[in-house]
Amino acid sequence: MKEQLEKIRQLAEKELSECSAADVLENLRVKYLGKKGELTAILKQMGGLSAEERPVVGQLANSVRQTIEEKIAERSAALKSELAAAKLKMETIDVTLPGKKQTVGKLHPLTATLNEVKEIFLGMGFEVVEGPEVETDHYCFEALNMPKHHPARDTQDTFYINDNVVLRTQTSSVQIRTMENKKPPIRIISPGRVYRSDAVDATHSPLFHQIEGLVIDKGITMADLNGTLELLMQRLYGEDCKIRLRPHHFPYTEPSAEVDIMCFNCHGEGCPMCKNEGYIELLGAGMVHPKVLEGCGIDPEVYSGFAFGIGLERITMGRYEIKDMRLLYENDMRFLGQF
Ligand code: 2NM
Repeated sequence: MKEQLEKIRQLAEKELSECSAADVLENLRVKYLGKKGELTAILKQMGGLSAEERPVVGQLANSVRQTIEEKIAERSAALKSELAAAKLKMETIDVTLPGKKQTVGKLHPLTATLNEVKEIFLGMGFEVVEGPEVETDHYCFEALNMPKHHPARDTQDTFYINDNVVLRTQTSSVQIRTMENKKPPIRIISPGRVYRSDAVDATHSPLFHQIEGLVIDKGITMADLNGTLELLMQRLYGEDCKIRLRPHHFPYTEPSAEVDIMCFNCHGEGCPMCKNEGYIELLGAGMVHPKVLEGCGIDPEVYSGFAFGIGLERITMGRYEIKDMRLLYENDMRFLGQF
């Protein structure tokens, strides 16, 4: 038994000194000191020893246990400091190396322009309202005084989900929803994505963005429309910016107008930028048609209002002098980084 104990001590010392991982160390601890370990197995046999031998073997067994425990504690401490040293080495930072440049993101020109337009209208007491991009025929056409087979539908051909469901061609659908659900006074703008079945070129895209505005109250006139749009354009294009209303036709407004701004390049003289017109067409507007009001449950004898629709791309391109709309969608950082 004494020989066995000495053997265990030797083997344990050898194995422990070779041990280089915490889980291996734990396995060794169980192997030697555990309930089913080798040392315990020997102690269990001590009952068969004589009275003289028992204390001697007992003492030896205790001494072996102590040796193994000390060795384990020693290895454990060594492993821990090795691990800490390795970690420190891995995390060493060379502060003399050149730094990595952090690129700071910025807003897309469309987002920046939209944010500014929102701020301008919020300042005039408007609310921002959004609505679904997938619309029914009713909200997209019917309620805007464009019954089936109306010729104006041709100029706004869109993408059909089915006969009755389309991708909206303008955010007027949001204005209709608002008028159906809310009593005047109404002062809203509705920005968002709109869709047309157009081929892509420098000024067209099947997906673009619109900001529409709507004001309904007692005694609203074309003068309110003119003043609101003039203020918007002066904030966006500078205080000396002038606008001009030209007669036009939309089925949902009467009278209707197209709104131009005086060319900021030549101030009305005529130049290549405005194609010698002196003015640049920017948006459509008008007084909401009585039939549209009536359809939404608003009495046109009591209330009147104006509406307008602006292409976000168009005003953005005007402000930043971007000549090709496609540049706004290509996400080329060399281009976007300039604004
Ligand atoms: C435009 C031009 C003119 C417009 C009309 C309405 C509604 F719903 F009140 F009838 N919302 N927006 C409108 C009027 C839109 O876009 C070029």
